[in-house]
Amino acid sequence: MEKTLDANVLILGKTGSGKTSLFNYIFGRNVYATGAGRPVTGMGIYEEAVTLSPDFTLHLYDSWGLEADKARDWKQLINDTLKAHDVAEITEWFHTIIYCISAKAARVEDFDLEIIDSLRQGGNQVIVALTHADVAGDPDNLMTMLQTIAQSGHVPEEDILPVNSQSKTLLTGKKTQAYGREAIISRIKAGLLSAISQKIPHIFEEEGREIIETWYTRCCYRIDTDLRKPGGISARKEKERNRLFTAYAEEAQSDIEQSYDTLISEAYRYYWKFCGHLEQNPVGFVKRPRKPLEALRMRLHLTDALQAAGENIGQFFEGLFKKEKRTAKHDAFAQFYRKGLAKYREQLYQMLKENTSKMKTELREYHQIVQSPE
Ligand SMILES: Nc1nc2c(ncn2[C@@H]2O[C@H](COP(=O)(O)OP(=O)(O)OP(=O)(O)O)[C@@H](O)[C@H]2O)c(=O)[nH]1
Ligand SMILES: [Mg+2]
Repeated sequence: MEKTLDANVLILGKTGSGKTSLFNYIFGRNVYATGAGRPVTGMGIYEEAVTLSPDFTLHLYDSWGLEADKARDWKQLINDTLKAHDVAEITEWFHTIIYCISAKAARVEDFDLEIIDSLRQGGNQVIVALTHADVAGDPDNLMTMLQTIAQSGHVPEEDILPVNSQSKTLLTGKKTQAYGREAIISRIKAGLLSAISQKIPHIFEEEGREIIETWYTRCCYRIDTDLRKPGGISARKEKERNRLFTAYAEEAQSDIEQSYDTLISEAYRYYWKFCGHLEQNPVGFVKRPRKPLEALRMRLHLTDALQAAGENIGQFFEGLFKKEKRTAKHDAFAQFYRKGLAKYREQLYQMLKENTSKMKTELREYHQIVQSPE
């Protein structure tokens, strides 16, 4: 079994909030340039790996800072970057996002809170670094900022950490000591397991929605092309169509099941690795999981209902629209089908939701078993 634990950590925040300084501080030397007065780090995401101990490697990603007039481009870059990393393989993820807010102004802006909240909604583990903590002035300022972020950004207080990334000699001759590095690293480690129990269900839901949407689009496409053909609304064609819709639905179901299995076994593999890692460095509270998680099965039961809805409806429409033009008749028929399909799509979403919530419970319980005392 691989014993090395890797964590990918993305540093985000406004320009000048001290991202690169924090990056260099965690890294232990000046990797990238920092500076005051104007944006320094260019558009993009920059990675370096730090081996913190023989069995723990941190992959740090510095990023382009948000500038007030470039909010749209910035959000786009971050969304695209996160999306590209939100895949089944846990090693590809950003396990933690450190969001920097400068404590110099002693103020938290709504914009930062909205971004933090949306990152958390996306299943991300977020640590807030209150940078420039050495120049925050009154200690109450830091406390007020911390409380504001905890309440509005929904970040647990223990994940909001003051940092001073730079040791300096001030003009007065007074020396300031850098601090906050160890606290951040320890929160990154502590959050690794909950990062999994948060993000796996999120990815499952995203994938499931995509699969369901594809099922719906395929069925609609079939209706559009089929109905235009001669005899498109005959009972025989309807039967054929219903068979196809069912086959598509079964494919969708098996895709969703596969996505569930892949994600759960990836989570399981990672838990084992995590436990192995902790056993090497006895922490005392770790218990190995006893049995693998069982995959939940989605049962869609689409077939019967869909068939009942579609069977011989063509004849009915034929009678109803006898005098209408062919296209009007077909439009009405297609609309009827779409409405029926949309109803089943809703049911599918509902089932996906239920399974996602089961998955959440299962992972949370698992997480607790791993971290509970013997
Ligand atoms: N006193 C103090 N100054 C800091 C601290 N962190 C960063 N700075 C200073 O703040 C300024 C901005 O820091 P950077 O690290 O370049 O900020 P950034 O977020 O990377 O900025 P962009 O690359 O433009 O997005 C620099 O002048 C740093 O020296 C800190 O903890 N304390
Ligand atoms: Mg920078």
